[in-house]
Amino acid sequence: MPSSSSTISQADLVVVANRLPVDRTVDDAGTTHWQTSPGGLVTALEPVMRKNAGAWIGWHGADDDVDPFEHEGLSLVPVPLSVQEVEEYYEGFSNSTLWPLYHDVIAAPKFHREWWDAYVAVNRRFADRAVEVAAEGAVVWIQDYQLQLVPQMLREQRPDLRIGFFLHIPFPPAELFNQIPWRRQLLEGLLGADLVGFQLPGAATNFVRLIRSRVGHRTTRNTIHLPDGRNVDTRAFPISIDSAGLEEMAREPETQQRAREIRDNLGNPKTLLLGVDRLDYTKGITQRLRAFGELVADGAVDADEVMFVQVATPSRERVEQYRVLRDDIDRLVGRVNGDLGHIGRQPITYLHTSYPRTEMAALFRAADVMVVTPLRDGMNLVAKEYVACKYDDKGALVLSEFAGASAELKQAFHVNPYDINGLKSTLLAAMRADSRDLSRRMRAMRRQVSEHDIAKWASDFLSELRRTA
Ligand code: ADQ
Repeated sequence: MPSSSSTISQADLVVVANRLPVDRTVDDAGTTHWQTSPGGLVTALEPVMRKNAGAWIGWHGADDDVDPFEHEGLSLVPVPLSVQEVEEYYEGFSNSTLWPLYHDVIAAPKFHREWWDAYVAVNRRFADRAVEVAAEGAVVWIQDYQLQLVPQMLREQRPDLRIGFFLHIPFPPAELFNQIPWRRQLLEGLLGADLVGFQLPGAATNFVRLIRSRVGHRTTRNTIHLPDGRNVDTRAFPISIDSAGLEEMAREPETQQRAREIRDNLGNPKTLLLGVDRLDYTKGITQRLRAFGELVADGAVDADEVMFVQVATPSRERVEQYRVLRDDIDRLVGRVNGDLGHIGRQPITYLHTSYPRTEMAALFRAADVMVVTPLRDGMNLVAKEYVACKYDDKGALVLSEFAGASAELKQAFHVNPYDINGLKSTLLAAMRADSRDLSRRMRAMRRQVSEHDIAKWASDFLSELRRTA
């Protein structure tokens, strides 16, 4: 049981994110348990949070009021959301308006005024919690597209705070952003921060340009000068992973044993291709499976020697576009396997499930070619995770040029996922590359990922935020 009290002591560092980093379960005896949900952000922030008496504000996954509590040394402050708010603020405005719009309008964004109203109301609830929890002069770090109004709402009540905001997804150019009926409010919301961080420099440029054209503030390079004399800085902070921790897991004898088992269970293919994603239309899953299916159909690859394993975590299943995508992929996999497989051999193994970290590490160890082909992605951590696990410098990474990670992982086999022929030839090139070429590429990428890990990301952001004070 967590120790719980409604009067949590005030914190010098406050993280505000849509979700708390824990999941609640209730056992047969009716006792509540909280389990840390493994995620990059918790790993990154845990050490800093402990050192700074930090608190984390987020939704706990339900609509009941839960008092703040301590869990494994972290102070957690739950925010309730009603069923209707989940529909309108989360599935609606966050994931059916902002998500598709910020990802190049791959799916059509929907605009509903009641969703916007719910977005404002929920952002206010998060901001109000932060007002209560933050100590005098504290640093508050707000995360992601669900909470873009929180910086300004917070500053209005607490001008003493240092406020940072980080956007995990792309920030679109004006041509797309301007579709949003509430564009001005979103921009003003973000301007409440002292530092607005993005994955890539291009996103910061998009933001600064929009501020100049829409809001009319003066800007110099990456700084926005507000009429009241305050400055807002913007910069790229490419997010990363716990590289050393993951490599350590990959080196465990059990992980290696499990990687061998995976290959055995698949009938020991000569080449194993792997895709791992949240089931999302931004990830280009259809494109990559279609390209692979064509390679098998053309006879360019032999289905007895080459296999594709696609793992897709169930995601946002109550949103219509995600249900349609799931059906599309089911159909595509069925067609490829039905047309091109034979008894005991299917070209694609498709797993619609989520796995523990150790199983993911084993899959990365087992794969010869990692296929990461998003149509647009803020960063894409899977690409970095694969690289971190390949400590023997073996394996090839096929990486979309539309993933933020492609700016750092320059030695990957880069590809435009919209170009199916290009995708086919790049998959072949990765499968056929000689081992010296592969190890040269992998070594360089591994250096990048180990020198720029998640701890560095967090400390870069926080020191920049404190520096701009
Ligand atoms: P996501 O869109 O969720 O993140 P990504 O960066 O790839 O995308 O992170 C997914 C995480 O989930 C990875 O750590 C991966 O290992 C894990 N995962 C995926 N499938 C899994 C499965 N089947 N089982 C278990 N774990 C699985 C958003 C943005 C990204 C940005 C991140 C972080 O869309 O662009 O990189 O935030 O900022």
